[in-house]
Order: sequence, then structure tokens, then C-alpha cells
Amino acid sequence: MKARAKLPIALTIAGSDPGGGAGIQADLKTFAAIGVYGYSALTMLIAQNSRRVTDVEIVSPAMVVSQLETLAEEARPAAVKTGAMGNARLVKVVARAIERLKLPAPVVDPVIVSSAGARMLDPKGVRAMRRRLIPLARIVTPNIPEAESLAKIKIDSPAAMRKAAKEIVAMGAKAVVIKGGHGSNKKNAVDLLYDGRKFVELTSPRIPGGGAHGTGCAFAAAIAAYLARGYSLEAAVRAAKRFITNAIAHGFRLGKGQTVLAHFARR
Ligand code: PXL
Repeated sequence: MKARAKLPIALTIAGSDPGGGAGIQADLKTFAAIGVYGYSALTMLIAQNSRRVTDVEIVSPAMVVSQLETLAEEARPAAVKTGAMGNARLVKVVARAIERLKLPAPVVDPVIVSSAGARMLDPKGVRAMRRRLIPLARIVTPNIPEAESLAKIKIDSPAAMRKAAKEIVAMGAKAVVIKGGHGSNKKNAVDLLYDGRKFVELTSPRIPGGGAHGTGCAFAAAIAAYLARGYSLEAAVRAAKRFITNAIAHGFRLGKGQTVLAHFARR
């Protein structure tokens, strides 16, 4: 037997993508690639491949809480990330468990609709996300459609993107990064980071043939992993952006669907 683990632990609370591109599987690969030990509590089972979703099953609230309690009994993770939550009940029990177990403020990926078009959070769940989980967040990582749903603002300009960021921080989150991948800038993916004080734009070139599967999951997981390693928030977001840009650039196709990320591509 060796001494106790020296790796920091990051915990992901998210859904399963059996195709391995998104969800818990993407989170664990991202944690491993960044040198962090991964804990994972499952919220949803999703039958899917890189092309389509065929079935969704939401884990019972009691089982989600049991997973979190049992892990907390062993070790306190250095960072937490949340992903697909299914419905309002799960959003609420996860928020309550994070408070009760005194887990670190989570990186909240407010997954509403998957890239394959399946609904990952019902409308009541979106409301619960706004009221219960976002107020606990270290950072929220919406894409543009998610930021529009959360802030109830149409994002059709940089000014509207800033307004949505302010709205999301006003819900109680310490920070937000709105991902520019779904934006109208054809040349660059411009993300907007706001911590309640200043705006920072993070620009990376768009990668042709884009639209990879599971980018949002890996980006949020990478932020959590770098936070677990002790990076400041802005440094963690910048490093996560580099991580995801590289993983997309080395992405590949498994079948007829979207490309999947190369989480372990050399950096
Ligand atoms: O991209 C959002 C997402 C989140 N969580 C799981 C997913 C997906 C997309 O496919 O499968 C489990």
C-alpha cells in the first residue's frame, strides 16, 4: 500500500453519456488529463451515441443524495462541477446537499438541451437552477442559448451578452462565463467572463468543421480541475479554454454523428 493520495479531488455531479463524449465520462477524462482525481455522482442515464439520443432516465433524488453523502464521508473534493440535472427536484436536492455537506462552490454548467437536441432540464428545472443552484455557483458556464433562457434576454449583440452576464451574476453566482461558440462571429469563438466587477473577453480561433459533442461538459470540468489544482478563477478559465480548443482541434469521428473530443491530445 502506498501513502494517501496526493492528487486533488474534483467531483462531478452530472449525467452519463455512454458514448463517452459528454457528461460524466467527458468530465472524468478531463479531470484525468489535467491531473486531478475524479469523483462522480450520476444524475441521469442517457442512451445515446454521437448522433442521437434514444432514451433518458432520471436517477431518484434519494440516490443522488446518497452518492454525495457517501463520497463526503470519505473526502472533501477541492472543486465541484454540476452538469445535466433532469428536473427541478434534482436541482433542489443537489443544491441542498452542496450546502449541507459544505462542498466547495460549484462550477455550474446549466445544461438545458443537449447538442443532439434532447431536453436535459425541464422548464421548472430552469427556474430551480436560477433560484437554487446558480446562487451557490463559483462560476456558471452557459452557452448563448442557455444564457438567453436563464437571463430571459435575446443575445444578438456584445452589449446584450454583457447584460445577460450581469443578470446571471445578479442571481447570486460569483461569476459567469458565457461561451461564444454559438455566436455570430464566424472567425473567432469569443467567450465573455464576468466576476461582478470586470468583463474579460477570451478569444480563440474557430476550428473548421466544428460543432463537436461534449465541449460544454469538458470546458466546465476543466475549469473545476484547474480550480482543484489551485488556479485563480480567471487563470482556470483561461487554461480551460486552451484545453478545450486543443481537444476540439484533435477531435475525431466515431460514426456518422458529431466529432468527439480528444481529451488526452498532447498539449
Ligand atoms: O452537452 C450537454 C450534455 C450534458 N450531459 C450529458 C450529455 C450532454 C450532451 O450530449 O450527454 C450526459
